[in-house]
Amino acid sequence: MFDSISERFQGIFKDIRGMGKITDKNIQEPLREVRKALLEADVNYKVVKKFMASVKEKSLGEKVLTSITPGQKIVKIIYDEMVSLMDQEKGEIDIKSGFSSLMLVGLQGSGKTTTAGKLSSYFKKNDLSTMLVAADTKRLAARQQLKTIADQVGSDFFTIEDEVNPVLIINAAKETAQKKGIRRLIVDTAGRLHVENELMEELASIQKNLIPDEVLFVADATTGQDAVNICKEFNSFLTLSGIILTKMDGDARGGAAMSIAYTTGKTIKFVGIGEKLGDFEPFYPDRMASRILGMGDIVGLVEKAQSTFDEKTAIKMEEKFRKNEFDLNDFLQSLRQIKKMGPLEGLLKMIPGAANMGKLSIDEKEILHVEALMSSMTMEERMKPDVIDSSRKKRISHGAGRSVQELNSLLKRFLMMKKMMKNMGKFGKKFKMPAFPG
Ligand SMILES: Nc1nc2c(ncn2[C@@H]2O[C@H](COP(=O)(O)OP(=O)(O)OP(=O)(O)O)[C@@H](O)[C@H]2O)c(=O)[nH]1
Ligand SMILES: [Mg+2]
Repeated sequence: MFDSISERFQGIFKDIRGMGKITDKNIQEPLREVRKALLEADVNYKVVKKFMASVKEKSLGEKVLTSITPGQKIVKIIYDEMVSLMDQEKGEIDIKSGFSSLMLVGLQGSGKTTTAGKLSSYFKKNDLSTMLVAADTKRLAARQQLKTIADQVGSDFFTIEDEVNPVLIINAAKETAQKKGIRRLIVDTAGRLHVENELMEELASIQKNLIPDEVLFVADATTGQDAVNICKEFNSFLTLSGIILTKMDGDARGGAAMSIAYTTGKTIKFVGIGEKLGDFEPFYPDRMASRILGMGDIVGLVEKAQSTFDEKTAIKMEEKFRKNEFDLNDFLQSLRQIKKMGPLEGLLKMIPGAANMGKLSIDEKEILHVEALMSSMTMEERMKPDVIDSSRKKRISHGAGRSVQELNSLLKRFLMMKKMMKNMGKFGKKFKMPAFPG
């Protein structure tokens, strides 16, 4: 799903995160790339314009640029903006109340009949009995197609063969369903290649008669902006209550998903992600944004890091690195900071490409052992680890209940980190956070 756009964004985000100092000027180029990526994904240009204006306004403030992690903050701003773009007024499909009915509308081949079956299967999982109603009297094989699907789901099915008026079929279906105590009526309607008056009149009269709780527009996500425009047209004839985007598994570029809710003001309620009945899920703007941006759970990671990583401590550490004053106390403190961020394995998995970063993981037990070793040192030893000779080593490790080898490895890692920091210092202020030691 969205392979090309998410790859683009991953590249852009890598660049943004890699920028040491971000200024009003040097952020322009990456932001232009963001704009290009959105347009290439077939996002409506008006939506792109609004999106970029909002991202710029939020990113270029003093507070973001002078923070210690401006790159991450900008990535988060882009993510949040994308979520809000897709997050129109809430309105989940009611799966609790008594009898209700819904109708699916859309152009030919958009996925109405398939989606009717998927919805029925979704309701069934929520212990709701459903009746699938074939009201597409236009296409010859339409009723049979829905009947086959109903059999697969194990749902009730209703139609009147030879009846050409869908309203009559639906009225009879409603009566039968209520008699049988069925709680959900799902009406599959006819499609056309284009928006045509004849179809719109038919659908409007169904809506007027049935008064359904939901009128869901089924849109083929691979058609991008066309889907958005057609949705607007349908909405001018009918009162749509929401959207279902289908074929998100195909070569959908993301444009429809990103623009349709914002442009039409209608909520995307479900997405179809394959041809099978189970390839269907409720729509969550935050998850969709993560998928489009190829972020894995990076947002969760950034939020977690921001809430636990004390900025003041981080700035102090950075100073120490630069002045080469970093001692074992600071080493322990940075380990503790990292530990506060939660189970490290989980954290590392959230970072895209973490596998390529070499030994970054810190065993939580290791931190406990380091803490034990350090607490058995004198203040002088912690500040000037050089004084730790072999007899001191024996004393420290004995006091901590750890081995001399472990103490050696701690000292070695500390020296390595110190050296690394010193080198980084030479490259100027590129280094922004007391990174993960190890
Ligand atoms: N890959 C994929 N294919 C889908 C999805 N939803 C529907 N399809 C396929 O799209 C084609 C058309 O689906 P239908 O459900 O028949 O579409 P329709 O809107 O009922 O079409 P008409 O009845 O002709 O108006 C079928 O081959 C479906 O298998 C989806 O989410 N992913
Ligand atoms: Mg159909």
